[in-house]
Amino acid sequence: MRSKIVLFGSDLQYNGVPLSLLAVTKLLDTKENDIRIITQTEYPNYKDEILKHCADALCFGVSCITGLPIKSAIEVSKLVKKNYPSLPIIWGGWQAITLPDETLRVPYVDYLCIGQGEKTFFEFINMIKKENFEIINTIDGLSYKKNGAIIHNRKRDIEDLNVFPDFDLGLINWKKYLEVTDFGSKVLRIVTSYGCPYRCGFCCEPNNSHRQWKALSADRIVTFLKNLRSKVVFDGLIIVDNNFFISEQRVIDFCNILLDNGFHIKLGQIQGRTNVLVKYKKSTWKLLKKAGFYHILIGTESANNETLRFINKDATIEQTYVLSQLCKKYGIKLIITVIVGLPIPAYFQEDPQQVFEREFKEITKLNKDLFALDRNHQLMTFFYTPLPFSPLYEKVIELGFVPPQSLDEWGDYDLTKTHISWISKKNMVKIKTLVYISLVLALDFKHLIRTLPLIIRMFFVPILVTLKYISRLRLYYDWFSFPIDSYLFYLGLRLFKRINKVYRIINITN
Ligand code: B12
Ligand code: SF4
Repeated sequence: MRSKIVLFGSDLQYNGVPLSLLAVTKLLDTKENDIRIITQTEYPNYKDEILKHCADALCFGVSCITGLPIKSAIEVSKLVKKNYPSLPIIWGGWQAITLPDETLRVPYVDYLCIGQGEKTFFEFINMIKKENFEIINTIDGLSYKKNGAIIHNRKRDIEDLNVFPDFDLGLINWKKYLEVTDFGSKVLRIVTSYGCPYRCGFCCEPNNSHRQWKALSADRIVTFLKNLRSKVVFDGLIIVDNNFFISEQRVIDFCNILLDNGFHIKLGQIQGRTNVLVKYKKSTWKLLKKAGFYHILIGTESANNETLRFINKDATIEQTYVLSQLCKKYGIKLIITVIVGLPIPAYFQEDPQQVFEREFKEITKLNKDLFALDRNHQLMTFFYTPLPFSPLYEKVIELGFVPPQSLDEWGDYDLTKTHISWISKKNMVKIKTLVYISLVLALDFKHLIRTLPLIIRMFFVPILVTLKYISRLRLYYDWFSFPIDSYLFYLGLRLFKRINKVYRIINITN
């Protein structure tokens, strides 16, 4: 009889392909294992579905990232523990990586997978299948409890992704995960690498991958896409890699193989680094355009070189300007992200309001320059949110940041909001207005309104044009207070998503 493995993606706000869960099934033979991947996107009644399948399951696995997704991970794990007390529950993903002790301490989590999950999960499943618990301390990357104590096994070395087979495409209903974006109405997400060779102070990745980067070969990616194409029609891809562009040769090969195989798709929100992309050859830029690259997304983080040095960005603001010119030249949209409130010494040595005003001015200047250069470019602003396990975290604690104290409290730690004392509420309104302005100015509504009836389109278009015009004035005149137009916009967006089932899975970059 096949062993049933039930897996749950806990991020209820995320409607994309459950990449983390699919990845951990790569080494499991689906002839021997009955794998059930449950997400709220595919199963609106996900709790009933989980309970039904857990009745005869071998284990229950949860993928969870820090912040709000913890809430549903807790709720569902408690439910499973209550109904099936002897069923092993294992959590994996970034929450397990960044806060292992806090996560394993609770009674409804039995095991953790810390780090890359393919091999750890495979060995874990074999262990519980054979009830061979003596080998538990040999499974790298696994954590567990023994006589009330928390045990962390050795960290697993990061594996080359090319040694793993692809996951079984029949595990999910791909059509349910198609997203509507500004570059396509049938967009899927894929991932082609693990880790990152950089060392940005605010990010968790350096402590997880220890600056290693392992990537699928271009051949493997396109073979996967060809198989995927036979399963579902898609017109766009979001590649969620931290850094897709690290190897120029891999990118060249990927574009060529994609074109040779007749893929006419757009690729959007593809993340890269300024210092890498500014060195790309002219011929590669042309190839990127030809292969369908629509957006490139760059973490610029700050418009100030001193701040960039403080966070070990290993890139300069001048490089962002060069990159924005290159993107304009080759007709690719550039999205740059910045973080307001990074814990630079000035915030603690000078008047924080003055420091904020300086920082905000630098960011708005960058936004204006970008907009003047190419109206398609977009700046996205985030608040700094201290992430445990990131290199700057200890410093932020020293500076007085009080972290949540329990797993439940971490579930209220909304990473899209600010939790730092050095940015005031008034300043937050300004930042949110800037976020809105940048979004409205850059948003291409073509795909989003195309499937709407003409009469509704006639209603929406003038409103959007007016909002764009007001946003332009706001940016030009530094007018960031009383963002009534932004409230209207977000209200309209919510309504828009509600009126049409398709738009519930709308994905716009912000
Ligand atoms: C795609 C993505 C998103 C998507 C989808 C998120 C999601 N729910 O999956 C969107 C756009 C929604 C998103 C949003 C945000 N994200 Co995000 N995102 C990513 C990104 C780039 C890729 C995730 C992914 O799919 N990876 C591919 C899979 C295959 O890798 P993986 O998840 O690491 O899974 C492996 C292991 O972790 C393990 N594993 C995972 N799950 C499980 C489960 C089991 C049972 C087992 C055994 C093993 C296991 O095995 C897998 C295979 O090796 C990561 C960076 C990264 N490289 O992971 C950031 C990342 C997850 N995001 C992050 C952040 C900060 C955010 C935001 C807060 C950004 C913002 N300011 O708005 C928001 C809000 C998220 C929230 N908390 O609500 C941080 C999370 C830090 C943390 N400690 O949790 C990351 C790590 C980026 C970073 N380096 O800082 N994000
Ligand atoms: S922010 Fe991006 S480039 Fe920097 S360490 Fe994290 S993943 Fe790497």
